[in-house]
Amino acid sequence: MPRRPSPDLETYSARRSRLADSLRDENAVLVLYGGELRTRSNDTEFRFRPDSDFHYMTGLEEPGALALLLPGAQPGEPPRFVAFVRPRDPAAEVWSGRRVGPQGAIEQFGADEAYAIDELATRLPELIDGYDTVYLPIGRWPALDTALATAIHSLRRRNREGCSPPRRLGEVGDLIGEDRLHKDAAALASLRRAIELSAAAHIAAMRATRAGMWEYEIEALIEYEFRRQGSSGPGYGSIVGTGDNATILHYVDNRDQLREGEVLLVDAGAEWDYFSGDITRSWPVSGRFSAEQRAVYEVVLAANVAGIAAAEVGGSIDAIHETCLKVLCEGIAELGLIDAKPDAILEQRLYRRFYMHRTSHWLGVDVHDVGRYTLGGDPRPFAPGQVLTVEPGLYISASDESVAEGFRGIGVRIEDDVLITAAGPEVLSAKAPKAADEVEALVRGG
Ligand SMILES: [Mn+2]
Repeated sequence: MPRRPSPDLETYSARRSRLADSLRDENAVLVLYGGELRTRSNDTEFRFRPDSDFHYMTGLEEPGALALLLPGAQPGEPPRFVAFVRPRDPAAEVWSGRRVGPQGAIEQFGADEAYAIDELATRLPELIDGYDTVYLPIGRWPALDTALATAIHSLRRRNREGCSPPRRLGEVGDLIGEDRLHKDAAALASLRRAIELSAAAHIAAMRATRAGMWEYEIEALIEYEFRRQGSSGPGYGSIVGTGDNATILHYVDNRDQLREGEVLLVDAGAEWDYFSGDITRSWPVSGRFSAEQRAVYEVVLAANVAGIAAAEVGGSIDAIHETCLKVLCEGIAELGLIDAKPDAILEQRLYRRFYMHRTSHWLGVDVHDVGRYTLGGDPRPFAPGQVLTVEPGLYISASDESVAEGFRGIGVRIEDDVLITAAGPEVLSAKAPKAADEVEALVRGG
């Protein structure tokens, strides 16, 4: 496995062809922007991560790069790919790193033409001249909005020379989102690798867990596992919450001490070639669940398993949610967390005290990935090649005096990543153990 994935030109070119085909009769041009370095503080910057759509379509991963895709007339024909990148500059590269340069954009990334980004203002008007519509990420990059508006303005002024400025703008993200939702072979390979690394890190964290450690130690260990195997790091801020912290859904402080008798919740996923894994596991700090903790765990696990079984072609994210809710409500009643019948807990939505989020989201380049959740107002039926999470949980606050004391301060979520296939759900995160006994054994066995 290479430490750094090399650009697979055919994959990116095929993606650009599909994108062009999706608007073949529209006389439209597409503009994508890779984004800028962001300031962390004073004169230091965050490590650059390219815009998801931009990288998905080009493979380029430099700040300040722009791509124009100009569809041709023939179906299946790849659009003309014009890249604008930072020019090579040996003196600047000594300070801030290597640049691909226009020549490199052509040779390494398959651009048909490439120019220095400082030529954008002079070249953009002629490139978009005569197209009816420009698709771009509207409002995402103020500099891009301005560059485009300026180019259109200049074409309008040259109307008498026969210039014909575009009349419409469209959101390019909607088009790319539909393609990203259906994983091609390269996307699936990257996603499998991201999830494999995520599972390995969860196992390492279970093995290392001991009372007295700190949440940030577990976080560091998980992210070390990611990086050690060549991942660029976590695909989102790792959540490492022990005891009552696990009942805070997006807890990212990660600075408490792990105490005997608590359940530790870890929601962390590695990024591989800009695809993200997303796994949550919950385990006892001491290696043994209390009776109440195990009872809560088993309810969440049953919901997770039932939800995954519903991840079939023709099913939907809404149907998975309903399936999980049913199991959770039965469990809530059985454990006596709410003194009511399961049907009443479901219908009156009383479960929201312990389960306040949805069960699934698309997974891909972004952890909460793009792609529409409804079609014509109805839940979108699953099709092969889509990847989603199934992540039921129960969160009982330490200050909830309405439940028996043993249940207070327990947060459990069990999250898997699932590929929809014609043969049924494939659990991509299956290597991360989730049976209560297995999880306990890993913590105890080291
Ligand atoms: Mn998730």
